[in-house]
Amino acid sequence: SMEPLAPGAVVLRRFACRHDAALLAAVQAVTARAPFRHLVTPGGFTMSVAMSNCGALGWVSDRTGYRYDPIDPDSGRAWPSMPAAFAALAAQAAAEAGFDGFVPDACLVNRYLPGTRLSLHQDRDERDLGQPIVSVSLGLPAVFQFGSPTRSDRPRRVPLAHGDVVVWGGPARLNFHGVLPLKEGEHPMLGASRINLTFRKAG
Ligand code: MD3
Ligand code: FE
Repeated sequence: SMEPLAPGAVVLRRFACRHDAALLAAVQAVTARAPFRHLVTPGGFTMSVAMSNCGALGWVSDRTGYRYDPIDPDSGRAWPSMPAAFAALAAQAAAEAGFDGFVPDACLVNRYLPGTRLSLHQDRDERDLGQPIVSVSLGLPAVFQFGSPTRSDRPRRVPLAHGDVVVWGGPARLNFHGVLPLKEGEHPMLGASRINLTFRKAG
């Protein structure tokens, strides 16, 4: 089903469920070569979310700032290539939401364990902010915070469950957003964890 969240933001509930096994196998392959790690913010805080990337560019943070980098700083090698199942799902979801021809060059893979949170932020490191971001939730449910382009506006709480796909574009592209601390639980495929994939055209 297709549910508008706000102008430019569409939730495709359970859109990725039929592909979950293939997506999780691909996450395993990616994180075998580029293991999950906790990045440090420019301010010196270690993020509670564990991250990896695949595709031509990967999002990284360190004391010098945030950037998209073609090289994994932990390995000194290119990021794993984007699995075909990832690129196809992202393009399909974007097209459903009215963004034809979405070709992501970066996929940030986020892992949440109970207690992991992501504080309110904007995604603005991508070159063309006219391109949407597609997010895919897998595993334990989370409460997503969805604000406005102004940090001080109180965000709405949106539950996101296994298989839910959200396309964020147009006027929603620069909205502040975050994830509340993950609750304990057990998912049949992912155990006590949540994985979120965010597809971007970064370069
Ligand atoms: C709204 N990830 O990786 S996905 C991120 O669940 C990030 O891991 C969260 O925020 C997660 O940057 C939320 C939903 C999301 C992603 C990008 C957005 C929502 C967005 C960009 C603009 C507006
Ligand atoms: Fe974000």
